[in-house]
Amino acid sequence: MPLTEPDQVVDLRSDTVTKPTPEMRRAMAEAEVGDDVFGEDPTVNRLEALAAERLGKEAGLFVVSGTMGNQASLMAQTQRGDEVILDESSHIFNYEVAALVVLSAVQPRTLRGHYGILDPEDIRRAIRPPNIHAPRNTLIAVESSHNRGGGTCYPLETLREIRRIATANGMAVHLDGARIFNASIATGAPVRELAAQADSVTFCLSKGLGAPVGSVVVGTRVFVDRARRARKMFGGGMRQAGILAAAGVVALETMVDRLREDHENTRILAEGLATLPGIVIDLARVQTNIVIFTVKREDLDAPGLIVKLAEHGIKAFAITPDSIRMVTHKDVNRAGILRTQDVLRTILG
Ligand code: TLP
Repeated sequence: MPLTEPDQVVDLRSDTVTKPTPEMRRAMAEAEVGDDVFGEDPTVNRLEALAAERLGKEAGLFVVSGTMGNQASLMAQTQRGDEVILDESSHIFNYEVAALVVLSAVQPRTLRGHYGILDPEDIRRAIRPPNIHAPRNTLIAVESSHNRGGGTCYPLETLREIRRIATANGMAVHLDGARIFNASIATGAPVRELAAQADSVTFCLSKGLGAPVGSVVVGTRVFVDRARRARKMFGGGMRQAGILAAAGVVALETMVDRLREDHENTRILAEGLATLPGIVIDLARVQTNIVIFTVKREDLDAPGLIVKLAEHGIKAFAITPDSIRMVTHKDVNRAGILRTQDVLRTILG
């Protein structure tokens, strides 16, 4: 049940906190299973086929997490000593424990995007001509929607331009689409069109879509075979994983369209925040289910505001000493959003 009563908690820390729906729990209990390392789990196979079909790719691979999906993709698309171009606030660069360096032994070349969205011209300029001294540029990694950007999305045309640059330079594109369905709803671009601009895409079942565990990586069959080997190497070969995949199938079949509600709630929250003294927020940046705002006050910094919110049962994260991220999702309804605004007004007004 969504949490609405004043004595209940409104958890805006992340959409990863979402709990499985009753339909997911039923599907999990009844899932047909087999040994997935042998390729014999019918429910995992169904999820992988469904994910590939939804994103318009040849094949899919069920992985434990978004991090594993991104890292298996990087390993499948690069060789040791290559250089990957990505933006400096990307999840892959900031929140994956330096796995690209440790596991794939590739060098990150970070560029500064606008709220995480890279300018194709900057990418073009960053690509190194072949030279005995230089690492090979084999991969561009983009993220949409963009987490640290505040839920910002690549316009389809920008992704197309990045695709053209990659192709012209013999490079591949990986899309960290942890929240690709949010990006599709926000931009109006079909998810298949977004995915078509990348060779590999990771998306998460366990965020706004509400499944308890898991992400899927999609791409060509050849790519997925390579990613499957990487997954095994990372210890991610699961056995009767159909129990988990069953929830993923329900997530894809029933939870995508309702993400719009989260976007509406985020917009209402953001517009309320914009009216509060000492809160700085760029409303153009608020495009999906994430809002990031700056706290500019003498009496309170961002961690201080987090403590005060928690006293009123509102949870969120300070992501820097002066900024806070709030993420809406299916387990916070409109009443929870309005209560958050009331509490913010009481503290800051
Ligand atoms: N993001 C989490 C935290 O890790 C920060 C969150 O609460 O938003 N790509 C993107 C764009 C992500 O936002 C995340 C998770 C991942 C990849 C990794 O997914 P998991 O947590 O499943 O490894």
